[in-house]
Amino acid sequence: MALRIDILTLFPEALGPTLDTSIPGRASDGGAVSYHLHNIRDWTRDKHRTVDDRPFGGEPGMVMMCQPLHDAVMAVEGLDDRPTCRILMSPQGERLSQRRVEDLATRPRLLLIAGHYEGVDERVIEELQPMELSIGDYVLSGGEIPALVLVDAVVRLLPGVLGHKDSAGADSFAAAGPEGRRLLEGPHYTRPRQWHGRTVPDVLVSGDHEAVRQWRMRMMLDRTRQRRPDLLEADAQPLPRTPLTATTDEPTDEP
Ligand code: 9D3
Repeated sequence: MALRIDILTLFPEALGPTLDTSIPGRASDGGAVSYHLHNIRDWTRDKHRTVDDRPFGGEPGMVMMCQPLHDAVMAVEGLDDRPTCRILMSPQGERLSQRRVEDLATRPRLLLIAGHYEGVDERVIEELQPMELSIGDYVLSGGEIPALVLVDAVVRLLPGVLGHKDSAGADSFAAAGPEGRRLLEGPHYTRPRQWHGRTVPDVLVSGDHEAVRQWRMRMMLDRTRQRRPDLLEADAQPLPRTPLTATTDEPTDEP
């Protein structure tokens, strides 16, 4: 069964073209995933179709109201029998990692909520208990681009989406070094062997596959040590899986 991804947003029209392009587009053309975009505004009840209001306490900006978002989630969840993993894209969320992406790629159904404005009324977050995910420590104007980032990262891992089986496994962050830690990739070269006085490392043209393998691992380790020593530190923490998932999530092995 294809992964179903529902996205709740105030700007569905902005997401469609990206989802129809490149790997996400190919994934849906090939039947590995289906995308369903929903405008939260469609669940408003007033004639002005209001989705936000001024915050109590007098901070600046606007807050996304509970009712339209809650009704949207309930209605969209009812469009399919399978349980959803509810995800709120939020600057306060867990930082998205390849491990989390791999976890999400195993699920039957994802429901992504892309907020706009200063944030979402805390009570609807408490009620829905979504997993909250951030894509990094910088300020964007909304959760739509983060939702697209998440979709791109997840769907390329689905069976049959990438050309050859190894493409996903060879990535930076997917390559495992000592003790299964993830390493950066090493350098790559193609023809010509000489360019602007720079030559391709001899080992790569030696035909000695074992030497190439060792050299490559060496380069990956050196580069990771130099550029991202944090990746080599004692275990990148294990995934807190069940506590962050929606209550309607599928059953897990854990009690
Ligand atoms: C800096 C104070 N804020 C706004 C003036 C808080 C704030 C609210 C809402 C900051 C950004 C946003 C909109 N961003 C997202 O919804 C978001 C996001 C992000 O900004 N960075 C990284 N990941 C994400 S996931 C969702």
